[in-house]
Amino acid sequence: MTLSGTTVLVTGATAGFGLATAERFAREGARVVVTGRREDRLRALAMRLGPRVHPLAFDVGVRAQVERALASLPAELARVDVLVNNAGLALGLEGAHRSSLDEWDKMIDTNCRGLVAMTRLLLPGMVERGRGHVVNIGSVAGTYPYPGGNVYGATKAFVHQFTLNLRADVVGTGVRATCVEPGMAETEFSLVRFQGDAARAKAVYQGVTPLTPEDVADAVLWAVTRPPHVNVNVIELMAEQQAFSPFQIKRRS
Ligand code: NDP
Ligand code: 8X3
Repeated sequence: MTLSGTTVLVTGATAGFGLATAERFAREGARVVVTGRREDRLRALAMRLGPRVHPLAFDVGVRAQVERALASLPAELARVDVLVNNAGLALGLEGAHRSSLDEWDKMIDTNCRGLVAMTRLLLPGMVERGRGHVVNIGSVAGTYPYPGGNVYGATKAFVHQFTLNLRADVVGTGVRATCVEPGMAETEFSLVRFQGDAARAKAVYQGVTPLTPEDVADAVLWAVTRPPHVNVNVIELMAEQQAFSPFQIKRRS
Protein backbone atom coordinates (compact mmCIF):
# COMPACT_ATOMS: atom_id res chain seq x y z
CA MET A 1 0.00 0.00 0.00
CA THR A 2 1.47 3.37 -1.00
CA LEU A 3 1.06 6.32 1.32
CA SER A 4 1.54 9.06 -1.22
CA GLY A 5 -1.70 11.03 -1.50
CA THR A 6 -2.67 9.91 2.00
CA THR A 7 -3.28 12.47 4.75
CA VAL A 8 -2.23 11.40 8.23
CA LEU A 9 -2.96 13.42 11.36
CA VAL A 10 -0.83 12.61 14.40
CA THR A 11 -1.70 14.07 17.80
CA GLY A 12 1.20 14.62 20.19
CA ALA A 13 3.81 14.90 17.46
CA THR A 14 6.16 17.19 19.41
CA ALA A 15 7.91 14.30 21.18
CA GLY A 16 8.19 10.55 21.61
CA PHE A 17 5.95 8.15 19.69
CA GLY A 18 4.04 10.89 17.89
CA LEU A 19 7.19 12.54 16.62
CA ALA A 20 8.63 9.22 15.40
CA THR A 21 5.32 8.28 13.78
CA ALA A 22 5.01 11.64 11.99
CA GLU A 23 8.59 11.34 10.73
CA ARG A 24 7.99 7.79 9.56
CA PHE A 25 4.79 8.59 7.66
CA ALA A 26 6.38 11.67 6.10
CA ARG A 27 9.31 9.52 4.92
CA GLU A 28 6.83 7.07 3.39
CA GLY A 29 5.35 9.90 1.29
CA ALA A 30 2.22 10.84 3.25
CA ARG A 31 1.04 14.38 3.95
CA VAL A 32 1.21 14.71 7.71
CA VAL A 33 -0.63 17.10 10.03
CA VAL A 34 1.43 17.32 13.21
CA THR A 35 -0.27 18.50 16.39
CA GLY A 36 0.56 19.24 20.00
CA ARG A 37 0.65 22.24 22.33
CA ARG A 38 4.29 23.26 21.75
CA GLU A 39 3.99 25.28 18.58
CA ASP A 40 7.74 26.00 18.32
CA ARG A 41 8.47 22.28 18.08
CA LEU A 42 5.74 21.76 15.49
CA ARG A 43 7.08 24.57 13.34
CA ALA A 44 10.65 23.24 13.61
CA LEU A 45 9.43 19.78 12.62
CA ALA A 46 7.56 21.14 9.60
CA MET A 47 10.64 23.12 8.57
CA ARG A 48 12.79 20.01 8.87
CA LEU A 49 10.45 17.59 7.08
CA GLY A 50 9.28 19.91 4.33
CA PRO A 51 6.05 21.18 2.80
CA ARG A 52 4.12 17.92 3.13
CA VAL A 53 4.11 18.47 6.91
CA HIS A 54 1.56 20.90 8.36
CA PRO A 55 1.77 22.13 11.98
CA LEU A 56 -1.45 22.61 13.95
CA ALA A 57 -1.08 23.65 17.60
CA PHE A 58 -3.87 23.01 20.08
CA ASP A 59 -4.64 21.33 23.39
CA VAL A 60 -6.40 18.08 22.59
CA GLY A 61 -8.08 18.11 26.00
CA VAL A 62 -10.00 21.33 25.33
CA ARG A 63 -12.88 20.59 22.99
CA ALA A 64 -13.28 24.16 21.70
CA GLN A 65 -9.61 24.17 20.67
CA VAL A 66 -9.96 20.82 18.92
CA GLU A 67 -13.01 22.01 16.99
CA ARG A 68 -11.36 25.29 16.03
CA ALA A 69 -8.12 23.63 14.95
CA LEU A 70 -9.78 21.00 12.78
CA ALA A 71 -12.08 23.60 11.20
CA SER A 72 -9.01 25.64 10.25
CA LEU A 73 -7.44 22.87 8.16
CA PRO A 74 -7.15 23.71 4.47
CA ALA A 75 -9.41 21.62 2.25
CA GLU A 76 -6.62 19.36 0.97
CA LEU A 77 -5.73 18.37 4.56
CA ALA A 78 -9.22 18.25 6.05
CA ARG A 79 -9.88 14.84 4.47
CA VAL A 80 -7.87 12.89 6.99
CA ASP A 81 -7.28 9.27 5.96
CA VAL A 82 -5.34 8.14 9.03
CA LEU A 83 -5.86 9.57 12.50
CA VAL A 84 -3.20 8.59 15.03
CA ASN A 85 -4.60 9.42 18.47
CA ASN A 86 -1.32 9.45 20.35
CA ALA A 87 -1.35 12.57 22.58
CA GLY A 88 -1.46 11.48 26.18
CA LEU A 89 0.26 11.45 29.49
CA ALA A 90 0.60 9.90 32.90
CA LEU A 91 0.88 12.14 35.95
CA GLY A 92 2.17 10.84 39.27
CA LEU A 93 2.62 7.37 40.68
CA GLU A 94 0.93 7.76 44.05
CA GLY A 95 -1.61 5.36 45.47
CA ALA A 96 -5.22 6.25 44.72
CA HIS A 97 -5.80 7.58 48.25
CA ARG A 98 -2.92 10.06 47.86
CA SER A 99 -3.18 11.06 44.19
CA SER A 100 -4.10 14.51 42.96
CA LEU A 101 -7.63 14.82 41.64
CA ASP A 102 -6.44 17.61 39.32
CA GLU A 103 -3.89 15.23 37.82
CA TRP A 104 -6.56 12.57 37.40
CA ASP A 105 -8.78 15.08 35.60
CA LYS A 106 -5.90 16.08 33.30
CA MET A 107 -5.25 12.46 32.31
CA ILE A 108 -8.94 11.84 31.64
CA ASP A 109 -9.24 15.09 29.66
CA THR A 110 -6.22 14.32 27.48
CA ASN A 111 -6.18 10.54 27.15
CA CYS A 112 -9.94 10.01 26.93
CA ARG A 113 -11.85 13.20 26.11
CA GLY A 114 -9.23 14.42 23.64
CA LEU A 115 -9.07 11.11 21.82
CA VAL A 116 -12.84 10.86 21.69
CA ALA A 117 -13.26 14.42 20.35
CA MET A 118 -10.68 13.90 17.61
CA THR A 119 -12.33 10.66 16.59
CA ARG A 120 -15.88 11.96 16.64
CA LEU A 121 -14.96 14.97 14.49
CA LEU A 122 -12.96 13.09 11.85
CA LEU A 123 -14.85 9.80 11.68
CA PRO A 124 -17.92 10.96 9.69
CA GLY A 125 -15.72 12.07 6.77
CA MET A 126 -13.95 8.71 6.77
CA VAL A 127 -17.23 6.80 6.74
CA GLU A 128 -18.60 9.05 4.00
CA ARG A 129 -15.51 8.45 1.84
CA GLY A 130 -15.53 4.71 2.61
CA ARG A 131 -11.93 4.74 3.74
CA GLY A 132 -9.97 5.70 6.80
CA HIS A 133 -8.08 4.36 9.78
CA VAL A 134 -8.13 5.39 13.43
CA VAL A 135 -5.04 4.23 15.31
CA ASN A 136 -5.28 4.76 19.04
CA ILE A 137 -2.24 4.57 21.29
CA GLY A 138 -3.20 2.58 24.36
CA SER A 139 -0.77 0.97 26.77
CA VAL A 140 -0.02 -2.28 28.53
CA ALA A 141 -1.11 -0.25 31.59
CA GLY A 142 -4.67 -0.62 30.30
CA THR A 143 -4.49 -4.39 30.70
CA TYR A 144 -2.06 -5.09 33.54
CA PRO A 145 -2.53 -3.18 36.80
CA TYR A 146 0.42 -1.83 38.77
CA PRO A 147 0.63 0.23 41.98
CA GLY A 148 0.17 3.91 41.18
CA GLY A 149 -1.21 3.14 37.73
CA ASN A 150 -4.76 3.85 38.95
CA VAL A 151 -6.32 6.47 36.62
CA TYR A 152 -3.60 6.33 33.96
CA GLY A 153 -4.20 2.59 33.45
CA ALA A 154 -7.94 3.16 33.51
CA THR A 155 -7.72 5.76 30.74
CA LYS A 156 -5.81 3.25 28.63
CA ALA A 157 -8.39 0.52 29.33
CA PHE A 158 -10.91 3.05 28.00
CA VAL A 159 -8.79 3.55 24.87
CA HIS A 160 -8.67 -0.22 24.30
CA GLN A 161 -12.42 -0.72 24.67
CA PHE A 162 -13.30 2.42 22.72
CA THR A 163 -11.21 1.10 19.82
CA LEU A 164 -13.00 -2.24 19.82
CA ASN A 165 -16.38 -0.53 20.08
CA LEU A 166 -15.43 1.74 17.17
CA ARG A 167 -14.82 -1.37 15.12
CA ALA A 168 -18.24 -2.65 16.04
CA ASP A 169 -19.77 0.59 14.76
CA VAL A 170 -17.84 1.08 11.51
CA VAL A 171 -17.50 -2.54 10.43
CA GLY A 172 -18.08 -2.88 6.70
CA THR A 173 -17.70 0.84 5.96
CA GLY A 174 -14.07 0.61 4.83
CA VAL A 175 -12.92 2.40 7.98
CA ARG A 176 -10.49 0.54 10.21
CA ALA A 177 -9.54 0.91 13.88
CA THR A 178 -6.47 -0.33 15.72
CA CYS A 179 -5.21 0.00 19.27
CA VAL A 180 -1.41 -0.09 19.65
CA GLU A 181 -0.50 -0.91 23.24
CA PRO A 182 3.18 -0.45 24.09
CA GLY A 183 5.01 -1.21 27.30
CA MET A 184 7.81 0.94 28.73
CA ALA A 185 9.51 3.15 26.19
CA GLU A 186 12.00 5.93 26.75
CA THR A 187 10.44 9.22 25.67
CA GLU A 188 9.48 12.34 27.63
CA PHE A 189 6.77 10.22 29.26
CA SER A 190 8.49 9.74 32.64
CA LEU A 191 9.77 13.31 32.70
CA VAL A 192 6.16 14.44 32.39
CA ARG A 193 4.92 11.85 34.88
CA PHE A 194 7.45 13.05 37.48
CA GLN A 195 6.99 16.76 36.70
CA GLY A 196 10.43 17.39 35.22
CA ASP A 197 12.43 15.34 37.75
CA ALA A 198 15.06 14.13 35.27
CA ALA A 199 16.89 11.84 37.71
CA ARG A 200 13.69 10.03 38.68
CA ALA A 201 12.67 9.75 35.03
CA LYS A 202 16.07 8.37 34.03
CA ALA A 203 15.94 5.77 36.82
CA VAL A 204 12.86 4.18 35.24
CA TYR A 205 15.00 2.94 32.32
CA GLN A 206 18.13 2.07 34.33
CA GLY A 207 19.55 -1.31 33.30
CA VAL A 208 16.79 -1.88 30.75
CA THR A 209 16.69 -1.61 27.00
CA PRO A 210 13.19 -0.14 26.67
CA LEU A 211 11.10 0.16 23.52
CA THR A 212 12.00 3.10 21.33
CA PRO A 213 9.62 5.58 19.69
CA GLU A 214 10.62 4.02 16.35
CA ASP A 215 9.43 0.57 17.54
CA VAL A 216 6.01 2.06 18.14
CA ALA A 217 6.02 4.00 14.86
CA ASP A 218 6.81 0.69 13.12
CA ALA A 219 3.77 -0.95 14.69
CA VAL A 220 1.51 1.94 13.65
CA LEU A 221 2.84 1.89 10.10
CA TRP A 222 2.49 -1.88 9.88
CA ALA A 223 -1.16 -1.77 10.94
CA VAL A 224 -1.95 1.05 8.50
CA THR A 225 -0.20 -0.59 5.53
CA ARG A 226 -2.02 -3.94 5.73
CA PRO A 227 -4.27 -4.50 2.71
CA PRO A 228 -7.70 -2.84 3.03
CA HIS A 229 -9.48 -6.13 3.81
CA VAL A 230 -7.36 -6.61 6.96
CA ASN A 231 -8.10 -4.88 10.26
CA VAL A 232 -5.44 -5.22 12.93
CA ASN A 233 -7.49 -4.89 16.11
CA VAL A 234 -4.81 -4.68 18.78
CA ILE A 235 -1.01 -4.76 18.86
CA GLU A 236 0.59 -5.22 22.28
CA LEU A 237 4.38 -4.87 22.45
CA MET A 238 6.85 -4.78 25.33
CA ALA A 239 10.56 -4.55 25.92
CA GLU A 240 11.99 -8.04 26.21
CA GLN A 241 13.06 -7.10 29.76
CA GLN A 242 9.53 -6.18 30.86
CA ALA A 243 6.82 -8.67 31.85
CA PHE A 244 3.97 -9.09 34.33
CA SER A 245 4.22 -9.15 38.10
CA PRO A 246 2.67 -11.77 40.38
CA PHE A 247 -0.36 -10.98 42.57
CA GLN A 248 0.53 -9.08 45.73
CA ILE A 249 -0.42 -10.87 48.94
CA LYS A 250 -0.32 -8.70 52.07
CA ARG A 251 -0.11 -11.28 54.87
CA ARG A 252 -1.24 -10.55 58.42
CA SER A 253 1.70 -10.77 60.81
P1 NDP B 1 5.86 12.07 25.35
O1 NDP B 1 5.66 12.80 26.63
O2 NDP B 1 7.23 11.92 24.81
O3 NDP B 1 4.91 12.70 24.23
C1 NDP B 1 3.59 13.02 24.51
C2 NDP B 1 3.00 13.84 23.39
O4 NDP B 1 1.63 14.12 23.71
C3 NDP B 1 3.71 15.17 23.21
O5 NDP B 1 3.85 15.46 21.85
C4 NDP B 1 2.75 16.17 23.85
O6 NDP B 1 2.81 17.42 23.15
C5 NDP B 1 1.40 15.50 23.57
N1 NDP B 1 0.39 15.97 24.49
C6 NDP B 1 0.31 15.75 25.82
N2 NDP B 1 -0.73 16.40 26.34
C7 NDP B 1 -1.34 17.05 25.31
C8 NDP B 1 -2.46 17.90 25.19
N3 NDP B 1 -3.21 18.21 26.26
N4 NDP B 1 -2.79 18.39 23.98
C9 NDP B 1 -2.04 18.09 22.90
N5 NDP B 1 -0.96 17.29 22.92
C10 NDP B 1 -0.63 16.78 24.13
O7 NDP B 1 5.20 10.63 25.60
P2 NDP B 1 5.08 9.32 24.70
O8 NDP B 1 5.50 9.55 23.33
O9 NDP B 1 5.72 8.23 25.46
O10 NDP B 1 3.52 9.10 24.79
C11 NDP B 1 2.67 9.06 23.67
C12 NDP B 1 1.48 8.19 23.99
O11 NDP B 1 1.93 6.87 24.27
C13 NDP B 1 0.71 8.62 25.23
O12 NDP B 1 -0.67 8.43 24.98
C14 NDP B 1 1.19 7.67 26.31
O13 NDP B 1 0.24 7.48 27.31
C15 NDP B 1 1.40 6.41 25.50
N6 NDP B 1 2.32 5.41 26.02
C16 NDP B 1 3.58 5.72 26.42
C17 NDP B 1 4.43 4.71 26.86
C18 NDP B 1 5.81 4.98 27.34
O14 NDP B 1 6.34 4.17 28.13
N7 NDP B 1 6.46 6.02 26.91
C19 NDP B 1 4.01 3.31 26.85
C20 NDP B 1 2.65 3.11 26.41
C21 NDP B 1 1.87 4.12 26.00
P3 NDP B 1 2.79 18.85 23.85
O15 NDP B 1 3.40 18.70 25.22
O16 NDP B 1 3.60 19.70 22.92
O17 NDP B 1 1.36 19.22 23.90
C1 8X3 C 1 3.26 3.56 29.73
C2 8X3 C 1 3.75 2.23 30.10
O1 8X3 C 1 4.14 0.66 31.99
O2 8X3 C 1 4.91 2.95 32.29
O3 8X3 C 1 1.96 3.47 29.28
O4 8X3 C 1 2.57 2.46 32.38
S1 8X3 C 1 3.82 2.08 31.78
